[in-house]
Amino acid sequence: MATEHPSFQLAKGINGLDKIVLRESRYRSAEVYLYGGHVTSWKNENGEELLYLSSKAIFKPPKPIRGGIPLCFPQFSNLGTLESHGFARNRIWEVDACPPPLPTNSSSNSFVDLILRPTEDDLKTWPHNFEFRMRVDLGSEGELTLTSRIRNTNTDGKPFTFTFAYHTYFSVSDISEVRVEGLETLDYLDNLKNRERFTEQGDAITFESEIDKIYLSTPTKIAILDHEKKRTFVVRKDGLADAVVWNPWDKRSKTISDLGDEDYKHMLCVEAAAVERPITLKPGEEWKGRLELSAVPSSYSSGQLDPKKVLQ
Ligand code: TA6
Repeated sequence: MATEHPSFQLAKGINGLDKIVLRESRYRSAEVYLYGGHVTSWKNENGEELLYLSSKAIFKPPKPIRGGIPLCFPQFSNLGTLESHGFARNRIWEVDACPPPLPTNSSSNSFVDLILRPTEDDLKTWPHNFEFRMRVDLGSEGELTLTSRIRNTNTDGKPFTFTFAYHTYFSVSDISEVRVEGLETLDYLDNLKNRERFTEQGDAITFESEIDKIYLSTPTKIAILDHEKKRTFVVRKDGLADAVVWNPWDKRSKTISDLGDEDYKHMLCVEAAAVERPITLKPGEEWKGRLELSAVPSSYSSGQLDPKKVLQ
């Protein structure tokens, strides 16, 4: 049974978990599970899925959902004492009935506001009161925008510090045919080499083996070109300086139980993140991090990227 709200539908998803369905036209849609505040689906005007979701994804707390857009908060990866990627991705979020207004230039009618507050148990491992609000908005051109607002609501006068990522899994036709533009010549920390710092060489990034890099101080726009699909994903981000690029390739995939052995060929994580410089908020302060995803035909030339390159 689905419940209609003015801007979304509340329905039951896998294993009876609550999910929000956003619909913009007959086929354009997005789905967000309250479990994790986790976007699991984003479809274009032809009903094609644009996000990778593992066929082995386990929709059962406390295992985070493999694929879609997991939220890494208050800790990215193992950069702290918490469980890897923090706890936001395996908590049950709520619909935020009356969020503070959000300035928006979108005329979208299809959106939902979610909120996460810490449980008593969370406060034992991370002793900070916060409100994490997230709006998921499916725009009239099919673009998907996630706007996170995190507020320090501590009453003990203490600031807190966190790292963050939208751990987006894009669906690609063949990873060997994909290139990423916008990160060339930047410095990165290589997770496969003890986070040593290197500078990216050469042209756009292409893929032929495992990659796990944190690109630092990246531009606000990154393009992922899928030649076979003739599709370009454009990632626009605000408030998130870094960008993580991850593909586990064949060997590591076999060590990840909820990922099919061959699935690495059809996924690529490009994650808008705040990692190198963690965010600190004093009581009453709020941080905002915005991610906008669009999928366009590959003839599109990405303005801010190298203008000489007309994307094919
Ligand atoms: O963002 C890249 C990364 O931190 C990798 O190091 C890899 O482990 C991946 O995330 C997946 O993490 P997960 O905890 O979801 O298995």
